[in-house]
Amino acid sequence: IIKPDVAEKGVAGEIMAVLEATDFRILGCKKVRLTTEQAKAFYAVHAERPFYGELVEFMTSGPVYVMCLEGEDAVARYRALMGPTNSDTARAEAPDSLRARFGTNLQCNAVHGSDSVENGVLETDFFFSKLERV
Ligand code: FUP
Repeated sequence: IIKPDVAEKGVAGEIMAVLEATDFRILGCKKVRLTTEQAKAFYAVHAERPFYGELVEFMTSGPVYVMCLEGEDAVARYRALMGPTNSDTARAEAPDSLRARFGTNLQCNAVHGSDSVENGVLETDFFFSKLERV
């Protein structure tokens, strides 16, 4: 997911170019504005965390681009490409990462990525029908 902090900043194409240049295939892609219900459901795993409400508010604050990516060792490689959760940490530890380059801080960190293959299936099923993944 290209998150609301950057989705309308004109860098979505740049982020997708990085993905394609690093051997990810974009099987599905769309721009959506999540409702509160949708964002709550998507982040249900964090429901008990203190930042859940703010996270839902942030993720519904503007449009996002959701993508279904395919590639060799895709989850691990994409997590490395994203960098640490906090963009400030990312700038210190992984300056070439997407969160270092495009994000601002812990909440406004530019991109989301699934943390396991299992969650990748759940999360892409959340956004895409089979017809939309080609
Ligand atoms: P990540 O897997 O790197 O996206 O990080 P997490 O699953 O731990 O967190 C999900 C999202 O919640 C992060 F992208 C940013 C947000 N978050 C906060 O806003 N505050 C926190 O204290 C931790 C995470």
